[in-house]
Amino acid sequence: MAAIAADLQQAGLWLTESKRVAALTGAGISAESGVPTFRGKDGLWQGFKATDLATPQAFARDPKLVWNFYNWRRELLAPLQPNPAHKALIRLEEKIPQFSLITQNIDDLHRRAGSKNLVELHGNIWMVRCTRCHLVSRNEEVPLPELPACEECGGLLRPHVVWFGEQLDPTILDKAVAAIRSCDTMLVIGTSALVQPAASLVIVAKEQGARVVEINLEPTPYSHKLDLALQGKAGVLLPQLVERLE
Ligand code: BV8
Ligand code: ZN
Repeated sequence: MAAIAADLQQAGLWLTESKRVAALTGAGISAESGVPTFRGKDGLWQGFKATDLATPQAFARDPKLVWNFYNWRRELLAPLQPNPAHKALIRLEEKIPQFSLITQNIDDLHRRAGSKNLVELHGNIWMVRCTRCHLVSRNEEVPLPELPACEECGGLLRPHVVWFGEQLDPTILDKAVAAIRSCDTMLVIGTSALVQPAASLVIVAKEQGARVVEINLEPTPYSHKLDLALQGKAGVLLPQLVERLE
């Protein structure tokens, strides 16, 4: 326990000295809200892997199946609340002169927690996009019809998220890279750091001289390259870390 206290102390010091902080979050920050992660035991859905369903090919082949997958996630997510980890990042945003939150998650929990300077790299499960007229709108209907139609043109709607094999919105990615390029300290919270290009943001931070602190239940492929790896639950460690700035 002493080691983690010393690590929290050190991380708190770096944050106190930082003018610019960037946080990158993954599914692990929402795990304590009850959201299944991708690679954990609960990473499966009816025997399918998310990586098999969250693709343009799967949607072209069987849009009903892909919409069943997203409707299942929308129904599951609708009642869930931000947890102490999401809330600790709100306090961090208030304390740090320049704080950017970059999330890989599409669960909307950072937005619902009140995060302001938020970059959603992979989109948002409550946003839909028409495959014909490309109109993007927020839609919180639960569940959506099996093949939801655009109100404007009747075209088939799809989730406004980035699927595997699709490029991220360049404007969004540029905003994330700019925040990472200029930060003094980067926090990497609850991500297995396997999905690109999000995972490479950690290398960008290290290459520009930022201190990088990881918060995760277990080591990741990047842990050994970072300045500190705090092992434990984000909902426990993040509030303790932010307390050191109070
Ligand atoms: C692109 C939206 C380029 C959809 C998502 C090499 C080989 C094969 C493929 C590739 C490759 N390099 C790149 C690719 C392609 C692919 C990719 O990275 N594949 C991976 C699987 C290898 N990348 C892409 O396709 C990207 N696009 O590269 O385009 C391109 C170029 C030209 C032309 C065309 C294309 C697009 C990627 C975006 C995919 N969309 N989400 C949806 O959600 O439905 S990704 C999705 O999975 C999430 O958004 C997230 O990013 C990722 C899951 O990762 P994590 O968030 O890290 O979650 P995970 O479960 O893995 O880990 C949870 C962690 O939390 C664990 O470490 C655990 O220990 C920890 N944890 C758990 N509980 C807690 C905790 N930590 C703290 N506290 C706790 N309580
Ligand atoms: Zn339309």
